[in-house]
Amino acid sequence: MNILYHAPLSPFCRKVRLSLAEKKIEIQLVEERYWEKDPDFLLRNPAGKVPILKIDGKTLSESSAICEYLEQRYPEPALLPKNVDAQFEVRRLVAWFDDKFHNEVTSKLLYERVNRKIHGTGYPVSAHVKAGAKAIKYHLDYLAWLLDNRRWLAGNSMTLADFAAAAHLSSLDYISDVDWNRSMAVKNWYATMKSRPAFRSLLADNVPGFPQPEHYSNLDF
Ligand SMILES: N[C@@H](CCC(=O)N[C@@H](CS)C(=O)NCC(=O)O)C(=O)O
Repeated sequence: MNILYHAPLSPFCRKVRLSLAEKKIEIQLVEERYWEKDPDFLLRNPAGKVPILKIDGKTLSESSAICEYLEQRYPEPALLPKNVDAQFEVRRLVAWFDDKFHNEVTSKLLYERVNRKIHGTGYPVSAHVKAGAKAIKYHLDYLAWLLDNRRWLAGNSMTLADFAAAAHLSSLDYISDVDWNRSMAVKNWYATMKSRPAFRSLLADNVPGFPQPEHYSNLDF
């Protein structure tokens, strides 16, 4: 059986979960309390991070490397275009979300509000939360601009770029930190993402101490 060691609200794990589900690869989800640094966990990934995927007799880590592996081993449906220029745009946007958006928004909102409590590392730093709440506006406007010019984030087909963005935004939506009324284009794009069967497992997540808000799993918001 394939196993994904994950944390429910981790955007990196969510990106991999979406890729696996879209490709209809069955997995068992195992929650990893990565902050406890269990020795078996560190053996699986000495970097001490989730996601970790056990598949094809291998133990894989690093979410983008995992998604690219899945793309080559399980090419259907394709989540990366064949054309080199189009591939570049997908990779640029995946990096945008996993690097820039993660540093400026996800770590400032989700990690402050949720991870600190779960990991027992104190109260949210209000300056960080403020900075995250400010930065997400700019990122939503950038998404809106992309969607004004394209059907999907990186072009005319759904790709890993959409999954990276939806992974971060869905984690933030779990704590009601996304203003979906800022852009109809972004709201409609997310509604389309959310209604895919691959999204179901994400919408079923429940984190103890943080009850799911009503709109989170509502396909019509
Ligand atoms: N570049 C890694 C980042 C993964 C990551 O930072 N995961 C977080 C959970 S959201 C983690 O495991 N953090 C533990 C740590 O940094 O020690 C990837 O894409 O897989």
